[in-house]
Amino acid sequence: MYSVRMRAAEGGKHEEGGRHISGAERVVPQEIVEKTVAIMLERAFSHARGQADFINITVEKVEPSAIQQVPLLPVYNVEALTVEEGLKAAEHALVAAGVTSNGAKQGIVTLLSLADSMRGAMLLSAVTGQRLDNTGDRGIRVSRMDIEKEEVFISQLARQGIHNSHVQEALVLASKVAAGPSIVAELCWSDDPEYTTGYVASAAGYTRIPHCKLLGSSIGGRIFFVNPAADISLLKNYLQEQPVLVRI
Ligand code: PML
Repeated sequence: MYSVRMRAAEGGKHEEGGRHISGAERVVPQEIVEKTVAIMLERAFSHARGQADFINITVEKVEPSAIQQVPLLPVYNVEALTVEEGLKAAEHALVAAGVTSNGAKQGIVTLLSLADSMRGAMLLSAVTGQRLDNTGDRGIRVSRMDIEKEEVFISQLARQGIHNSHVQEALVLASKVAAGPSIVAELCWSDDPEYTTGYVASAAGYTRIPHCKLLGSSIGGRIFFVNPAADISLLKNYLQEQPVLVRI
């Protein structure tokens, strides 16, 4: 199997201040590496956030025995008609998942205050809402994951009337994250200016929330709320390095 990863930026490399445009993650058999790379390139060149001028694609062999299997999270939908209602629903879902009310509020304010989207996620204490990682504007990028039986997964999403690339990728990522050590919950909304639905996920499920931001906003991000006693380097290693296949 091969881990195939893409990250694209505008205005130079991410490391040199380029603005993050898009990213993608797959773990695929050798026969479809070439096709996967072509799809990622196409996506990097056609993202609504801008015109990428730096694209990094990494292809790396992964031993099948090193791949951890985790369950696909069940999906729930809540209703919200405005951004105010959407953010209230996000707060409720975070509290239901085990984040304190203060931590949930703090997390939402942290995402709302971003000056621009981050490539990766922030780690916040599920008790205080204080930031626990030291990755600054870069954040922690969740890497090396994919779904088993992609076709079946896509038709399941289509049957539920929720199939699009945002849900497909976010659900795989959230399933990996929720199975991580010391993770309490995740909060995310997209940086795609045309996509305003966000979600709260935990080991109990993935709750989709409409109107987490205004249409036209290209600022989004991810927060992982963690147990304050978490071993941060163990967690970072799981999120970035551990190859994971989400079982359907
Ligand atoms: C992203 O694209 O970066 C986040 C996607 C959020 C998807 C929410 C949903 O529709 O389930």
